[in-house]
Parts: sequence; structure tokens; C-alpha cells
Amino acid sequence: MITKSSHDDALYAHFVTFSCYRNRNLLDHDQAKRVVLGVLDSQRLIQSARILGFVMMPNHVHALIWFPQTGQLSQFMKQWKQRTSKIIRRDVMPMLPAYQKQIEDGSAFWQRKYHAFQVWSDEKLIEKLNYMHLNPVRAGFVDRATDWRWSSARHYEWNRTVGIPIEWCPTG
Ligand code: NI
Repeated sequence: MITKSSHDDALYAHFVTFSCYRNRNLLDHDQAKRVVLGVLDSQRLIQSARILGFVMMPNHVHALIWFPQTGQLSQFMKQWKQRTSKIIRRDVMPMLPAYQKQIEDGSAFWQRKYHAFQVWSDEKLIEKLNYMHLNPVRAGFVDRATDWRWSSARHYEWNRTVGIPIEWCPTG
């Protein structure tokens, strides 16, 4: 069962979604997606999290994340978003003038909030993974989920590496 809640007081996977400021396609550039993935991996290590899956779209990101302790999600999301924004502004944007123009001076990179749902069962985890992996298909970018480089679909279909380790989590 999935329930929407801001509580983080039991062990379960979190299905998180966050978007670029004003839904702009700020992740259109692969260099930016690479930064988002790299920070996800480093924050995973810092907080001993497990990443069950992810997809990066041009204007938003979904991920399924599990922690061995409660109360970890808000710190994780804060760090993931802040560090990503900082690195992209510092290292990626200056190399791409057209990209830099997409963000006015002082404007945010990410929408301030993120959405999180608790996922309690394997059945719902699989449902959420499928939903995530089909994002680029629904958007018309690719024919099959595995054609999209920026998701965990290839891990589940072909056991390929997808840039970060993908792990399962204990469920109730
Ligand atoms: Ni989506």
C-alpha cells in the first residue's frame, strides 16, 4: 500500500519526484544528468542508502530510495538537490552558453519542494519501477524503456550497469 505522508518514522522505500525550476528542461544536457547521477551515488554512500531505481527526464527526476534508519530522507533530498545545483552551475553551465541562458541570474535550479510516497510492498515497488522506467516511452523519446540511457531499466532487463549500484530492500 502506498500512502502519502510526510512522516519518516518507519523503514520503507521512498518514491521521490522532484522537478526543475518552472519545469524547464534543465536536465536536457547529458552532462547535467551525469552530475545528478554522480551526486545520487555519493549521497547514497554517505547515508548508506540503497537505490532501487531511478529515471532522469529533461525536467524531472524519479527515484526509489531506502535507508537502514528512519528520518534520513529530508537530509538526503536536501543534499542531492543542493550539491547538484551547485556543481552544474559551477562546472557544466559555463561550458554551454545556451544552457546558461536558460537560467536567469539568481533563479533556482530546482523547484523548492519534492514529492515523496512511502512504498511498503514488493508489488508496489515493481509497479513504481515500471512507472518510472516508462517515463521516457510515454514522453515519446524512445520506443522501449531500455532504449533510455538515464534510468535503471537496463539493470532490471539486462543486468547491465546503469552508473550506480541498484539494490533491493527489505519489505514488510
Ligand atoms: Ni515522471
